[in-house]
Amino acid sequence: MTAQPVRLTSSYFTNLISSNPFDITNTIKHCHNLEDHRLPQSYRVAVLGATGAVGAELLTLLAERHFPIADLKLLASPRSAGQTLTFQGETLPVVAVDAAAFESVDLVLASAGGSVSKVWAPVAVAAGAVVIDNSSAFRMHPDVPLVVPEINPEAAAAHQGIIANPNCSTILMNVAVYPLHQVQPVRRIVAATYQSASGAGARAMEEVKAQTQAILQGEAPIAEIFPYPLAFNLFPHNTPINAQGYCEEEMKMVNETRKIFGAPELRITATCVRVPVLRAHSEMVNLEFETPFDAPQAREVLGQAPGVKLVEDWQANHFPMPIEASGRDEVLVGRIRRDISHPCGLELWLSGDQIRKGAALNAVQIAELLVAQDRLQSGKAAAIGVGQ
Ligand code: 2RA
Repeated sequence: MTAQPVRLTSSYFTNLISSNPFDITNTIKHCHNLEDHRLPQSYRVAVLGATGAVGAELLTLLAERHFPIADLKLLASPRSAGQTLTFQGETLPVVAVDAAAFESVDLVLASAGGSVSKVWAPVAVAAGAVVIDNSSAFRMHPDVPLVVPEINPEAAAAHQGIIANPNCSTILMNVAVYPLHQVQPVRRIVAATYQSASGAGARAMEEVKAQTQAILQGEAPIAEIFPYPLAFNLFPHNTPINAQGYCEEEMKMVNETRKIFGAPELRITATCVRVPVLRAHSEMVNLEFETPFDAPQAREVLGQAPGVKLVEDWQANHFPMPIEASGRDEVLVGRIRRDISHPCGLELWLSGDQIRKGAALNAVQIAELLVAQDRLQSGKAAAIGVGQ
């Protein structure tokens, strides 16, 4: 598809700033003198994993946020190739990924799983593209920035071709915790997640719907994507467990948070659980600080935090819920209270759209950041040995 090139004028950035849940004004000011700098025009974009739940959301967000696209390629595994998808009213073919697919591409938004990214991200970078990768393949690589734009936008500028999008549960927790951590360093985080089916992809969502129907009709639910029926049930997160008894999802929350916060010693523990919710994850987060952190102060900080929306009606017992977080950009945070078991403890509850802020939105925000930083070019020039 060849879309109408969008000129990156100062009004494009003004719209970007006003529509974004995080303020990149300063970044843009540092990167560009909007009046006299000749800005690049639009970008040749490829979406790898276009047929998945995150792929579909990436397309929605690229259109919704008017990302400046000159050309859009939809890539997928040979199994999914041959389908068509609609983007801005135009029907586009989904083509099988191969090395030639990355020629003449500036930006690859990859969401096709770690094994696919390990193979194709280095190929795309070698072809000259910048890759924003939603898989866990490169997240902990020391030369790959792991970016949540509300938290560490400066890290993105140091990319050498690949930028990793953190795990969904990590992003949602970090957006809520980092503003507090900036006021007073957090010493320990204890989290429990309530993760929806969407975290395992579109087929998992369909599986839960089918299981629900089967059970309501008195039939046995069939579990193929998940190890057990999720409808009317829940189970600890379905990823491999290490020798310490932590599953991969839990260790992602530990290790990725430390990298994003730039706090390698931060004490974190998490218990991740899959719950029969279709879309949007929820989390209980217990925080321990050096000195007491009052709930009203935390509420004030989070009330102004980028990407956060406070949802707290104590009288109505109304706090963040996945059905209200679904389709929203912000992480909903509420039930902020002092931990009665610890003088320096604080607790909060959150819900966030796992497909959106937990995956696709964060990736598109990173792409917007690269545009603002003038770093959406030449992955090849700085190509590193990532993935080799
Ligand atoms: C999940 N880690 O299982 C996934 C989403 N990225 O929910």
